[in-house]
Amino acid sequence: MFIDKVKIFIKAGNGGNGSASLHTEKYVNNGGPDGGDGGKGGDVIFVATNSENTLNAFHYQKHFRAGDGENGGRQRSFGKQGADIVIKVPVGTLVKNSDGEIVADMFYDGQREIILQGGKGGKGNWHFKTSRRQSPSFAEHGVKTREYEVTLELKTIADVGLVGFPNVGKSTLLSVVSDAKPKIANYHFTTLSPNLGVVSYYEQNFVMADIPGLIEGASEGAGLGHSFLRHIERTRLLVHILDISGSEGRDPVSDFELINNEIYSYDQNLKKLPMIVVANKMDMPGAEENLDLFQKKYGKKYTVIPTTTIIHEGVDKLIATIAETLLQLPPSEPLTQTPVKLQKEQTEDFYIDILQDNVFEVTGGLVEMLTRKINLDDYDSFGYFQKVLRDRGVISALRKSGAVDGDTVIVGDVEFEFVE
Ligand SMILES: Nc1nc2c(ncn2[C@@H]2O[C@H](COP(=O)(O)OP(=O)(O)OP(=O)(O)O)[C@@H](O)[C@H]2O)c(=O)[nH]1
Ligand SMILES: [Mg+2]
Repeated sequence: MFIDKVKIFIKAGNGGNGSASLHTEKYVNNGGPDGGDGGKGGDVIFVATNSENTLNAFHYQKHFRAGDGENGGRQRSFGKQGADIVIKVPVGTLVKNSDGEIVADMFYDGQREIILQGGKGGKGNWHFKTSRRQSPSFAEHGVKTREYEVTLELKTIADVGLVGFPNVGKSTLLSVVSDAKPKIANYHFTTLSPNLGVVSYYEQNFVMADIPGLIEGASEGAGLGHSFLRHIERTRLLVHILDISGSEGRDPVSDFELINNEIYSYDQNLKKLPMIVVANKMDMPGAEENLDLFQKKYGKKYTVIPTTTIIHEGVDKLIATIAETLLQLPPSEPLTQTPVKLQKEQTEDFYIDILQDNVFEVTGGLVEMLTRKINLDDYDSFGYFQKVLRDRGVISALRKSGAVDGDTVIVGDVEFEFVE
């Protein structure tokens, strides 16, 4: 199993409700409001790690919820904050929203992103005490959060992408030059998912990824399909291996063109990646002649390095060439586009619609925030609600839209008479 794309569900914690407690004590009447604030809900946090290189863990767990904040209590006691939830993803994971927009690019080991913020706790009733309202019997509700669906997409961050037709010796090369121990066998599709290996050359280290399954039609889904091609996107250099002997009765020149064609039809931008060619299986009959033919056609355009990987021949020169080429190339960078926020909620905006003569409706983020946070059955609470409408400019906007005393105003589920 190798999972490099998966849908998961995440939810930040709800804010705890504020308390509407009124202070009571022996011999003291009407001790005043003493309801504490609700605690904030926990955040959903993503952390990038080098110690994972697949998204397999998300096959088993798809739902992630941070803890809810506790409700406020009497004697102004604060509700406890909800616990954050930390989700570890491999370096190179993109987090996307359900519209496919990028929410985070988890690029660096240890990178930490708060993807969802916990709901704010509601204020306790003592916040709402005024000279005219000595004992407010209402408190704010905590902000309730909703669940979001996100897609995790792993684009391996390797310096070098190893490409080539099946059975040409990609895994053999990786096993010879790096610490990786991939399976090697004399048949097609031995390697079923990308393998990574770290290659050391003097002081320099680089990561090489064996990208399996490239055949004719791969960019349209043939064989293992194009899904692994996404692991090439972030490499800095491609190393294209050929079975230069054409031992399977194939023509190395046309294989080379065919594989390039698949790569570039997956993504035109990959044409910008430099490519080094490895002419492997030089020990086999026909290799020398084919190498000449290949050099005649492509020798000027590409650096071609002959190898017999099974006996490590030519491999040192190849590694030196790769290492030197990498030094000339810019380091890979995280995506430059600005990530979008998952919680796009606006709590300031509102819109006024004239439903009919003398009937106005107010909608928008402000209204949703208000009606969620306030218990409107309560008279005091309703007064507060109207005050917020006034403070945020809703009342004057209604007036500008033509509302006069006695008109009906609908805000969320509430209907009231407009009074200046
Ligand atoms: N004669 C010869 N055989 C080689 C050489 N390099 C690899 N092989 C053999 O070629 C076969 C395929 O090698 P792999 O490394 O598994 O090839 P691959 O490109 O990873 O193949 P897939 O994973 O199926 O795409 C194995 O039997 C290797 O032993 C070489 O330089 N000379
Ligand atoms: Mg292989």
